[in-house]
Amino acid sequence: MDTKVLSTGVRYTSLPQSYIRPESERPRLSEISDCEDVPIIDLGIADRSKIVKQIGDACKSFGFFQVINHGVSPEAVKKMLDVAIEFFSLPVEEKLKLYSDDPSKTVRLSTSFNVKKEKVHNWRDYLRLHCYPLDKYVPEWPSNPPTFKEIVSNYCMEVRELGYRLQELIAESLGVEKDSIKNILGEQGQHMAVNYYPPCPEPELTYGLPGHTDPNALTILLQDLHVAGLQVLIDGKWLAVNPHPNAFVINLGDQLQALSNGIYRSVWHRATVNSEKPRLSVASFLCPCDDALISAPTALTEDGSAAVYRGFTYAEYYKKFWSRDLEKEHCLELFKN
Ligand SMILES: O=C(O)CCC(=O)C(=O)O
Repeated sequence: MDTKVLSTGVRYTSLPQSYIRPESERPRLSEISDCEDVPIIDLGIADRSKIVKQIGDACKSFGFFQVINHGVSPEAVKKMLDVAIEFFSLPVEEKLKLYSDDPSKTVRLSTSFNVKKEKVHNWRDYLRLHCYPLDKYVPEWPSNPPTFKEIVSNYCMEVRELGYRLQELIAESLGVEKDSIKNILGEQGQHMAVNYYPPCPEPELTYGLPGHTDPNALTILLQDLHVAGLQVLIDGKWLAVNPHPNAFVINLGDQLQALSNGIYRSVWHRATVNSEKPRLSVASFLCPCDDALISAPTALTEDGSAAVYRGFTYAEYYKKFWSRDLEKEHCLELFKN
């Protein structure tokens, strides 16, 4: 590969060797069926207890769900997608000004997942941004496209509100005080990954992102409406989550699995690629503050069920997560009592 990123505008005719997965790890695309019963939860209905129940059921059995009537304006969503496409369409020299393979950087364009550590690369470029507090980070963000900062800041604020609302509903669904999750997570960080998956010459041999769980608390994913690629692992089978108009996909991250004492799941998910069209997704991650002590509320352990995980700080967890290869065992396994 002679450039550091894939989004150069050049179409590859064969997959470079460093992206080819061993036979046993390939996505087997022809065997994937659609996830027919993805919970689609309408946050706009008046019956809060119904929403709480639906969320609790989805978190228990799937670890993910979709939301509609979520309060993020269609205009903010459209502008976010448009500016993301505009960014990845910039000349490669312009984008490379932001290139870094150092995961600790607060703004960076990168590729694959963790290029310095991984053995096989993934067919993805991504722009990773720290987003909270906005006044601290926005000055570092790309100034090309010129509208980027304004559009993305506005999107981040709206998505953060949705994230808080969901955390309250999730707490209620666990039978604990509505603010209890937010209180444990402290002043939450917010990160964004704008993922761009170029058309891939041999999608059967590689991934955009291999199976992983998210290390944070909650992920709010905006999927490309026109190109599918997200898959989740349910009962040992990978299923496609096709884009739903005006919906966000919500994944519980590892921290909510830990806080729920393992009652809720942080779902394994992955992104596959296709040979025809580029695909875009925008993942917004709400992350506990570094010194948040992650340990299940006593209400979830006082009935005699032992705490499944030892207490840890988010900083400790995050360091461990990034020191591993993405698709290894669930990182939470390393924190079990
Ligand atoms: O592109 C997708 O659908 C998934 C993205 C994702 O899992 C991530 O950014 O962590």
